Amino acid sequence: MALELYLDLFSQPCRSVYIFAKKNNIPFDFKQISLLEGEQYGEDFGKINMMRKAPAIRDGDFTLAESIAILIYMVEKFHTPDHWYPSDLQKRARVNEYLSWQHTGVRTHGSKIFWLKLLIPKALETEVPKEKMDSALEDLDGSLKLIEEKFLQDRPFIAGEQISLADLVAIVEIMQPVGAGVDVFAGRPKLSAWRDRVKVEIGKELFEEAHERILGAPEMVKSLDASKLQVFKPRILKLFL
Ligand SMILES: N[C@@H](CCC(=O)N[C@@H](CS)C(=O)NCC(=O)O)C(=O)O
Repeated sequence: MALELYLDLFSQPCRSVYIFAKKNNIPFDFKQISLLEGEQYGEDFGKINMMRKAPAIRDGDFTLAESIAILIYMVEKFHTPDHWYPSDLQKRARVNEYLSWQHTGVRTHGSKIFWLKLLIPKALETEVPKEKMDSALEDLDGSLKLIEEKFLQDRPFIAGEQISLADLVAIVEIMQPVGAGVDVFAGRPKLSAWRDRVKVEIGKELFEEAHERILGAPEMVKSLDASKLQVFKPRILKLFL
């Protein structure tokens, strides 16, 4: 039985898992979980991931959540090329360093922009106060500076000369605010050049296919039935406002 990947390409960690599996010719069945439709709260998905988050996978009787754990599972099970998760002690440590930092270091800020710009105005039928948006943009700016100055420095990729899981996980997160209409690459030649290298390594076609859904988000959200987002309202109020 092929690996089952439960994904919604709207989601950053789902895109990293998808791109990695496709790029490495890992056979899988794509199981669509429509997060904005609330499918993660259904009974069937609860059996795959009781935390109700995508991505998740099933491999026979074995289920696994958390994108980083899933990526490493695929690296180990399918013996993917070494550069993705280098066996060299210090290169791997460099990848682990980024993977450990990124959850709160950049993911939180990029996601917040996406919610503030697109989903919250739709769900609450009101614009988000400017100070909220400015403060979120400032946090994201700080994270992007760290990616350039600490994680990349003068290297082509985070772990050195070749692309690794760290770059893959980074690009999908950085593309989330882009999907909300914020051009995070403007005025950042170093980050833009890195993005271009990552795109070439992933393959332009695969990169674009994986990001098609998120880059179409503004149009998609316009036509979305706002009542579908009501399930997220308590969390929106607690987390963002
Ligand atoms: N740390 C998790 C994050 C998973 C996560 O937050 N997924 C979001 C989409 S990006 C989700 O499924 N949200 C649905 C919900 O919270 O209802 C990972 O890396 O896989």
